[in-house]
Amino acid sequence: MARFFLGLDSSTQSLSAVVIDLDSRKVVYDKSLNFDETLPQFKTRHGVLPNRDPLVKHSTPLLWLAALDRLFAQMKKDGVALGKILAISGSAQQHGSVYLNDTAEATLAGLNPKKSLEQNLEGVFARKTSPIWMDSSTAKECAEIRKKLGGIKYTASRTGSDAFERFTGPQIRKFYKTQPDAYARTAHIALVSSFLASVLAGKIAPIDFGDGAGMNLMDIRRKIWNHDALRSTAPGLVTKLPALTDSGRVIGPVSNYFVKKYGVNAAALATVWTGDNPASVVGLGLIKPGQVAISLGTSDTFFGTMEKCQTDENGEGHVFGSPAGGYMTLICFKNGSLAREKIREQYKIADWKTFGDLVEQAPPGNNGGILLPWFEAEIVPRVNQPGLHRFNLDANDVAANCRAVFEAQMLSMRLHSQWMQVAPEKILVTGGAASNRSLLQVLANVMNCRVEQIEVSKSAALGAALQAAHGWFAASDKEMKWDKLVAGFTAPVTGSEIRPDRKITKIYDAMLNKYAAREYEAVSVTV
Ligand code: XUL
Repeated sequence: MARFFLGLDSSTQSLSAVVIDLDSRKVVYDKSLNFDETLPQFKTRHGVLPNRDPLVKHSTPLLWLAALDRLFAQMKKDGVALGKILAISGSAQQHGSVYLNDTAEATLAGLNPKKSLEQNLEGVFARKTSPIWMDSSTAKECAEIRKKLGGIKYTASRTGSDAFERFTGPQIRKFYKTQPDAYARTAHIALVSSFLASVLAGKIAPIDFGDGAGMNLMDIRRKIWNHDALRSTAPGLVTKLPALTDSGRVIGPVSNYFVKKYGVNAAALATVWTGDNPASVVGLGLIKPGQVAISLGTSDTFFGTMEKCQTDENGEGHVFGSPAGGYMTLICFKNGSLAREKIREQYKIADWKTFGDLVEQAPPGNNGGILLPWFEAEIVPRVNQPGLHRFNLDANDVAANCRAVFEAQMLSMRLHSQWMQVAPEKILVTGGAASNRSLLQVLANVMNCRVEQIEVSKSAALGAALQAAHGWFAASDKEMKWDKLVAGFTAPVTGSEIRPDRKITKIYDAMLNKYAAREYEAVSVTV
């Protein structure tokens, strides 16, 4: 008998489902539903509610609920064997928070399949909207929390990260300061991941060590709530937070709502969800310490696995729990493809292939030309004021500017990932720009490492399905090692491996300090 597991991923812009068959080692179903397109009544743009303040980015939990109903209905329609699913897990955009009142527990326990999730749950919110990871309106609260915790280094070494605007703790503090009555009416604070896990399980779900580490509230080494951080954030917080636990741990049987309405197996287990980045780490098969991947997406992210917890003294990188045990690191560069797209638009370059050809026309190192491409406020390095900075670079030289934007991004990655002290044998690269071999060659040369493109259309949802399987085995007292579990599922390599050209790497070795000096100069001006 085939063993099926369902993984869901609620990202900023869409909800995805992946079903795996553990016995044939195949993804048997894979579907995404775009929020703006399929649920236009919520009036989101790219999954975000419009707001006059450009720093404020919220979404609404009702949208995520409506999407969940839609996707289950779609799976039923598509003939997915929901009656054979053994366990369900999920992942979600990190840091976003959901505020529930004291009716939530009873309502979750008695979801009525004759109504929609929206109708069932519309009365359980103590706050109508949810701040999400794109929000950067809490600089003041970050400064307050950081000060109370003893500065950047101590905030990072205790909670895994310095205080960041998008992290949940600063967001909770802002809510408490600006809407104290609504904060007082909040009985439970959930992350997007634990909120959706609560709906699937029909009870308040724990927060896992992966997503919990993105809150500035969890003691990263002991994996328990850090009481100094809770006190520095808002009063009475300890009573509003759920327990912390392993990703994928079984919460209980799936809520009857899904059994009655969509025909989900009544014995299916609902498990603890995690953040999209921790789920992607297992979806990409990064389970051995030292394995590294770069995702060239809307934002560029650099992540890898670590056995022991090591935090960034400068507070730029993050440490989260990995669903496979141990830790993962993440550095998030906000101006990823966003900056590359802007350059492409500005110079009216037809497509990415032409962009790659132009990169190759300019010499490696650009004769010392440097471009700092901060079209948006940047996370790493911290830049609050967007701005473009050109050094020894002619703005009219199209090829030089194409090369410069990507060289700067890669030099920044090399510079700001040094604290991890990992010397990977090979870097796996995913995301839209990963199919451009001219860019991958620059990456290999700057990082002085072999690189390989991998195909990961749904790494987070796949990771979530694997996490469901892991939780199911653990609950049945059968051990399933992570390396055995991921074998066969991790994404196929596309294209051959790209090796660094040592002569060119030397150019970048020499350029790194010059780049760092320019960056330092520009950051001092803009921050
Ligand atoms: C990570 C982060 C983003 C979101 C995207 O810290 O903020 O990658 O998780 O969904």
